[in-house]
Amino acid sequence: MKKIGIIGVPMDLGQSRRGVDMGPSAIRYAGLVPLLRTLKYDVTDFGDINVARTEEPKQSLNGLKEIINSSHMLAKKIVHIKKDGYLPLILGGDHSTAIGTIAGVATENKELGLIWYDAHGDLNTKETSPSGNIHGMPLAVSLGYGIKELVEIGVKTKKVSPDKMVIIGARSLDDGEKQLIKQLRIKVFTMHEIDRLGMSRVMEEAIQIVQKGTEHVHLSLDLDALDPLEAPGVGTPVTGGLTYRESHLAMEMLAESNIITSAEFVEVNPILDEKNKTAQIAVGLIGSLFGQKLL
Ligand code: Z70
Ligand code: MN
Ligand code: MN
Ligand code: MN
Repeated sequence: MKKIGIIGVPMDLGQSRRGVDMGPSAIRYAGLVPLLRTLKYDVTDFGDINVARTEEPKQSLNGLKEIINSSHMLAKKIVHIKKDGYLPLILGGDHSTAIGTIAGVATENKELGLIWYDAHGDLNTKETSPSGNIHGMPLAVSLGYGIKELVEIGVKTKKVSPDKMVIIGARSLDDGEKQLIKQLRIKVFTMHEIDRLGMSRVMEEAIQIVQKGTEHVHLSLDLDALDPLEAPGVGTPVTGGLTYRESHLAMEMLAESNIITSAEFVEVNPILDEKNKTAQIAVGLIGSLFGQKLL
């Protein structure tokens, strides 16, 4: 039986709206573990990373120290459960949690494929960020750009190569992010490509790119990739997003491809949600990712 190990990261210091720290609880309450068990997985919930709490008002790069600490703890925990044969499934928390997740799943000698499913690029550095929010920086950090203490977490500084990753669902990119995308030739399927090609073809192309020459593929899914009409419980809603149906199709195609070796679902904010709807969507998507079928 395949083993899945769940780790929660109750982190909301990477951005300015409170409440996303309750995301892991909301996703658990929406029935994650029982669903994965009906799909015949051996599931262990390892609980939450102990994120330092602070009620201090936010300034630029506020939370940096806490994010560095919790990212180290998360990366260590992931390395440990991977050794014990678990597929790591991380529940956020804001997207700054991806810094620790990717540091934990990236290994010294094997290249990591990466799917970044998000309305945003999260490719800012301290210099390009318009907000100073660290949840807008994790992809840049994983590519080796940005704050030194974050880039240096884990076994190597550059966890992902630009040619082994894709961004899906982007529709809000800052100038510095656009520049980095061009400079590194990152493949971005914006909403334009998704509308033109359809999600089916986008996923076929994405799977080709991320699995080339790799045995490890990580999915980082920010719930704000979905349209806020369907998934309202996120801190940074951006109109014109991916539908529930497109997102399920994407997860089902990943399940068929059998390439995913780790995943994270982030940015669920129960305070902004409607009756835990967004957490329920997250659980449904996780179900499809792990093989739940309609028939
Ligand atoms: C903006 C910034 C962001 C997530 C919003 C927004 C970044 N580009 N990331 N929501 N997950 O502040 O850097
Ligand atoms: Mn152990
Ligand atoms: Mn994000
Ligand atoms: Mn986002």
